[in-house]
Amino acid sequence: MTAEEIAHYREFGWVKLSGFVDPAIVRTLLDIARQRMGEDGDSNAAYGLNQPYFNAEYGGGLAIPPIRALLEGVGRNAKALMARKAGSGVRYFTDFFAPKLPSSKKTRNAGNGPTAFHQDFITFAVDRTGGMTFWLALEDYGPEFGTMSFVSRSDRLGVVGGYHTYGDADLLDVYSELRDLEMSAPMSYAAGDVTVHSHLTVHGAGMNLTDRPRWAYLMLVQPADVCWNGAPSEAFDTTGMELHQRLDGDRFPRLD
Ligand SMILES: O=C(O)CCC(=O)C(=O)O
Repeated sequence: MTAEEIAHYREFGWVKLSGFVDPAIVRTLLDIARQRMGEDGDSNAAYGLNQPYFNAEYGGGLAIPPIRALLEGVGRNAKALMARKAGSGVRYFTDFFAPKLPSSKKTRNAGNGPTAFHQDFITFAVDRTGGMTFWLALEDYGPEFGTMSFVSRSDRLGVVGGYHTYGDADLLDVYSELRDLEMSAPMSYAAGDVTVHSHLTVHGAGMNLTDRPRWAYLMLVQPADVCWNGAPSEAFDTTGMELHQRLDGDRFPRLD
């Protein structure tokens, strides 16, 4: 990352990193995604959430050496973006494939609608901010594939609720101050480009208006001292965990 990219993330709560991932790694990830989810991105077993934004399949990249190396690179870059004064470091949180399926096709696993504007933080059940998502495009995608827009500086509003709680309402109306902020255009990605957004940054996307899946691989990290806050989490299995337990061990290794 360049100094400009780091400054952009700190100012706006998101940044685009062009050509962040090596083409051979991107190809490997796309092959894995298609093997697990089918060419249609919809042939995997249901993953439990069944929401319109995308279908999903756990990545398990830590167990695949070249992907682990990518995740470690993400961790080092995230540390620069996170910029905690005490230098807490960065931990792996989760990784998954997220194809947005064509809106024109009937799907098994939902995932073929728009991504309503939302903030990620509260769905993760962690006790502190600092987490972020590295969203990697596995092919070239423009807005017609349903790529994300970001509400710049929305991370400064604090926590604005979970996406389940709005019903049919739109977050941009519930917190209409979001409409006073600048919204980015829907992103255009070349394969290997990444956008990084803070888990406090509001983002959304249109439908995939093409006839093929929009393949993305998402890598999520947290500050190394993050703890479980005791709530149900959409990102990790809390079975057997104790309230306020630190996320550590082999499941959530340090990446920086
Ligand atoms: O891929 C999308 O359309 C949405 C992704 C998203 O909500 C996220 O990365 O937090």
